[in-house]
Amino acid sequence: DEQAYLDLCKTVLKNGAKKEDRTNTGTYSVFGHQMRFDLSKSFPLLTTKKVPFRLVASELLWFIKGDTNIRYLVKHKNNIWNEWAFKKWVESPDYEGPDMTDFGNRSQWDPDFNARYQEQMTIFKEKILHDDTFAATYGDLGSVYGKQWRAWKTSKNETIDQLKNVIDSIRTNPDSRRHIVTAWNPEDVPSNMALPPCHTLFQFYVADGKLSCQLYQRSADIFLGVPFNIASYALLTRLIAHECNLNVGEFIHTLGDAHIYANHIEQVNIQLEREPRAFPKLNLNPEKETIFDFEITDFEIVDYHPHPAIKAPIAV
Ligand code: THF
Repeated sequence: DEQAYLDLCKTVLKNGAKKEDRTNTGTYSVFGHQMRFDLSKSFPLLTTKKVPFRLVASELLWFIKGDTNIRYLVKHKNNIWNEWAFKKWVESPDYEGPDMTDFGNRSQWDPDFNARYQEQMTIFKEKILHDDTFAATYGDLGSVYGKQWRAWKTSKNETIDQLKNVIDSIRTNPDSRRHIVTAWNPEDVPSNMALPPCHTLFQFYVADGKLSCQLYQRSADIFLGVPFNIASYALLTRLIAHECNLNVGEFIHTLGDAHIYANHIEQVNIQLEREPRAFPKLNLNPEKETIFDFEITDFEIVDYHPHPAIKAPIAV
């Protein structure tokens, strides 16, 4: 239950090594940690802060569609991937606005800069929504999850639909130990993607008519990312179980570098003072047969009574 997440936070605060990182924010970090969530009776959406399920769901549907362009997300008022695409634009020769070097950090301590940044971000989002050529160039994040899940490029220039294949293998050979989808493509990692995948590999497992999923996540932003990641893979497991006529078992979340950013410590402490409540339930539209037909309106979260949201800056 939720205690598994709160224990992770406590462990990292207590034992985490201070570690510098790519984003120059600074982190407290442990290496190797595992959490288990029972999916059979409730849905693991954290209650010690409000987690916006709508954003989790639209991001997952975007992956499932095989889409790698943020236009879909921005249309659905989901802005969680904007910074990565924005970075590509402001570092390109097409960009003519004020200097945006290191915008992730500077927007946090320089209010004048932040005003200029917000202005450019607003312009960026407008162009993504209304300018097709611009969106095609700067909205695309490259070989991120959607691409690797649905259209992995082989050396023979064919594509592999890993998601479809894994559903087929669960249906036809549930006992298999090869129900794997990998997003980590060593050929693409250095240059072809905005951000190498944090969710490196996941595996499904069927026993007693129940589908379980384990994710290996190489890098885990405990305060902002992990609550999303838990809900996202729990939702994916529910969807695949639905399509395969299985019940759901567990989601097992295995973390590599599990870190709390230095500028999230205060927020984590606030969260740890709160009493966890019962997880909500998730209802799926029973009329949808395949995961590829689901839309955001086919999900219903019920009995969700979280503590208030806690704001925190994202490291870019
Ligand atoms: N980068 C970093 N630093 N951490 C991550 O977790 C992360 N992701 C994805 C890509 N890059 C990452 C993006 N996932 C939020 C949540 C998940 C994200 C990005 C941002 C976030 O800011 N959530 C807010 C609400 C935001 C809103 O309401 O718009 C929150 O309070 O939960 C790893 O998956």
